[in-house]
Amino acid sequence: MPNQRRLTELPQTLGLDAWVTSVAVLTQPQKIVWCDGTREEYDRLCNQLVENGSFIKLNEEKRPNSYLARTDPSDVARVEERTFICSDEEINAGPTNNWQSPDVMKEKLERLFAGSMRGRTMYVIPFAMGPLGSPLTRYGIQITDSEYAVVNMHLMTRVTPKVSDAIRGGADWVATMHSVGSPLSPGQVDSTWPCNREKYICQFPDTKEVWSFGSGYGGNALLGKKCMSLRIGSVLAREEGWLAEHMLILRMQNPAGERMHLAAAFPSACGKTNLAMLQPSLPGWKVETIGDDIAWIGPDEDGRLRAINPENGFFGVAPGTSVKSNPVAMELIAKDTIFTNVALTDDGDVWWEGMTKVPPKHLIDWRGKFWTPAAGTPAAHPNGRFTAPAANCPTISPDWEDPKGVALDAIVFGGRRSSGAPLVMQSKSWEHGVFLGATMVSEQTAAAEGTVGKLRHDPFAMLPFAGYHMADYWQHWLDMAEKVPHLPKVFRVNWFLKNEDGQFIWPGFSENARVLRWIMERIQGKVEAKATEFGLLPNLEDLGVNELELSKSDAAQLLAMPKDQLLAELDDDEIYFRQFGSHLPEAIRAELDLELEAASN
Ligand code: GTP
Ligand code: SPV
Ligand code: MN
Repeated sequence: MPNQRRLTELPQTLGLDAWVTSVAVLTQPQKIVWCDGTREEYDRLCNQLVENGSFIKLNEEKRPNSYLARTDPSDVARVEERTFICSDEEINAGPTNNWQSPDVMKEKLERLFAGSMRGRTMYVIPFAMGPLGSPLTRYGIQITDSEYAVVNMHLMTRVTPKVSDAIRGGADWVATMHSVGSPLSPGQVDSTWPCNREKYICQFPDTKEVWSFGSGYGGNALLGKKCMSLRIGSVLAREEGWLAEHMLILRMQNPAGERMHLAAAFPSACGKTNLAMLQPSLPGWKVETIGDDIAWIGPDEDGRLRAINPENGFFGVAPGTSVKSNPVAMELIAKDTIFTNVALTDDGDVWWEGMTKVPPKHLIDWRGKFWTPAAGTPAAHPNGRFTAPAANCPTISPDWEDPKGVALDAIVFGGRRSSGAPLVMQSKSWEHGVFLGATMVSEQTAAAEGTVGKLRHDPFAMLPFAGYHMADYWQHWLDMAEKVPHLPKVFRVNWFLKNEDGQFIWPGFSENARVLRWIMERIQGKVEAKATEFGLLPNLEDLGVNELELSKSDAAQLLAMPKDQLLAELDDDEIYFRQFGSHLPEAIRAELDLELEAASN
């Protein structure tokens, strides 16, 4: 029957090899290549991308083993409007996700994928999220027709045939498939950034599958990252009793050698990579990087929460990164790096806004056009990125691949808020901590399509990444209190307060160490806090604010929580919560009521 659905059978039921064959029958590639993750494979594909004009090899002396890619101007960020959680039941996707029934969506996708790889190579990438041998590690297979995706997956995940062997031996796996949706007819010259105007990023939580069509960019195309590790990951985590989070992980050490481990959730482009690579301004203090974007967290035998970073590299925001703001990242990307949508200098190196105070006199911008500072447009796209191996990070922790992960002392939530959220606050309890996560609000950034600067609710920085009902996800966090006797302490931070002149009040970056020091000393019981109905606040002296050059009025704003603004915000939270109906956990409702009452008095 020619019209028969071809992929009704589940990948995991079909088995790896039969599934790969079935996808090839559907997409009709010219050939199939199984990836082995070797350096030889990486170099071969990079060379092929250079030959096709998709990669520019950067000056070997200035930036060894590095490349620049420029995307199609219509394919520059995650596409949240085109992202779907296709649970069997709509209610399981919850009100904050786009939903479509798996049957309807698969029919649509099968039509799009039919013949979509014609004239191209279909790559089969066996990859592990997490260090091989860790009980927390998960296996995935990504099928893709994008060489760019393959080489980025090499850097961001652990690509190895050991994974396909383990899957054939019966190990669990997540099946992910990706096509840029741009088939080639015989003799047709390829575009340097093939993609399709129609895009679909679809997660199937009940069958642990991902289908991504039409985009070659970042989280849309590197399916181990947000699609598998967060959207499918959060579903696995709930089923199995752990947490899959949009969090960095770091270790901070004080001059006495005492350590703290923390995981922090900030929305996209709100400071995770920078905090993970912090160079403390405080003498004798040290930070080691464990992860910069995703944390998988689970209870251990000692009654604590432990976290691993499932990734193998960093896909970081380029603009704003400089020797001053993030010297660690600058060293990280000194070699072996793929740059996307940044500017090219006359001597074959890269540049972006914020890298140097004075821009070069001329550049080729991210669109490939001649650029001068008079152009009036940014030379690098605001979501221009670098992809670099974690092993190259000068502050990477010696324990970053410890299969057990690190025991968390603190969980931190943070957003991008010009007002209304103090620099730092400690939660009153675990439940109040979950409430602080659930009520996170942040200005939208260029990491996703949408209006930059618009305030939106982004609970736990997971709005675009929760694979199931957001309120059930909060309940899952609340439930940890019964499973984990020694829970981390919870904090909320905001580096992005602005004064009346529109200037950032807090110097941020290396000075954020002052906030981390306070967090550590709170956990150690070394420092007092001011109790308020809304949380525990520091005394400004304990942050050493007098050591910074802040005006009196700016300093006063750091911890300000004007009641009228608080009340307005809580009213807004109450309205926001309505959409969750009976799924809203009672503990969250109770925290809201307490704060509403306090703010109205
Ligand atoms: P994703 O990779 O998209 O998840 O972003 P991220 O959360 O890792 O954010 P990142 O650290 O890349 O920072 C995003 C932008 O915020 C960059 O332009 C940084 O320069 C800027 N930024 C980071 N930390 C600070 C800070 O402490 N203060 C200020 N003012 N800006 C910061
Ligand atoms: C984010 O948007 O949070 C990113 C970039 O880290 S992407 O991988 O594209 O999701
Ligand atoms: Mn980042």
